[in-house]
Amino acid sequence: MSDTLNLQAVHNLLVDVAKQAGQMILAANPLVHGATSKSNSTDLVTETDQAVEQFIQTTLRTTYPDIGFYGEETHVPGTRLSEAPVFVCDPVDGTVNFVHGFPWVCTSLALVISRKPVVGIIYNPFQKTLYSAIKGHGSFLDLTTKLPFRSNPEPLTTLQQALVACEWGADRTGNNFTVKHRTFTSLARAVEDGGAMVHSIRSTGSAALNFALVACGVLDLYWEGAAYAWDVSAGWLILSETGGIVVDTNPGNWDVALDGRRYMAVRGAPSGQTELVDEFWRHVAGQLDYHA
Ligand code: LIP
Repeated sequence: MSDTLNLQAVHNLLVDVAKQAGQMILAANPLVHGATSKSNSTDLVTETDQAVEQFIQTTLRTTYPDIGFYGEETHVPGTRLSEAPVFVCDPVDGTVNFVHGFPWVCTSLALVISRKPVVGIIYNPFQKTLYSAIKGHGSFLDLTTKLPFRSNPEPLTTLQQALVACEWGADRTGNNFTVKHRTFTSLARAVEDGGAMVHSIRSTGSAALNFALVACGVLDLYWEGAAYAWDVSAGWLILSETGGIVVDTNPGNWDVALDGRRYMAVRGAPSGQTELVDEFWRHVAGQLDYHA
């Protein structure tokens, strides 16, 4: 079936569905106190997350009844992506932002075949920005602006000239939290004190939008453990189509699975990607313990 799929038609449907999902998101009026906690008080889900995912699944199934669905709000914990074609969906990525009205929220949709994304759509309804890609056909902002923004991106040279994205995520205890905050500190600390002295650290609160911003070339790297395939599948393709790469958060692993839950995204550049990854890994303060 995957050989006969018209990826442009899939792309066009995902764009339409993402924009309709965006209307549902804008029409909602979430309250901080109305959100439900999942693993803890920072890991939120709202009725909108669930309603949007239900809309997306129903709509996609109508046109593509034989393609599977893997969504944040309906997936069975512990299930992994199979080789079969599947739609991977985060209905509302940045749910904490959503309940606070902080406009870094998006719907992330991807078609994944043999565990590789082949169509990716990320739509932020608050900023009316659409990031999209079809495998082998480039990445675009709003369907017209080719990514990255700079047709001749600067080389990556040193973390001292890098703008990086990291996220606190939901885990705030134990080894994972310790590794995270020690890594953040080392990235920010002055070189003379053993740090990387990055230009700064940004946190949008959305893994998908972090990937999109790395693809645009306005972030140099994004480092996060604990995200899931639905957070990153669309962004992974959008980044890859710009020459960007995705490696492990943990030092030494260059080959990560789409549902591996540990990701470092690196922007496309004529040179310096591997050197910058090695430099970044020297500041990772241990091993993040996230697995598919
Ligand atoms: C969010 C991710 C973000 C992470 C948050 C949360 P959600 O996804 O996009 O990178 O730091 O903890 O997991 O839950 O808003 O779809």
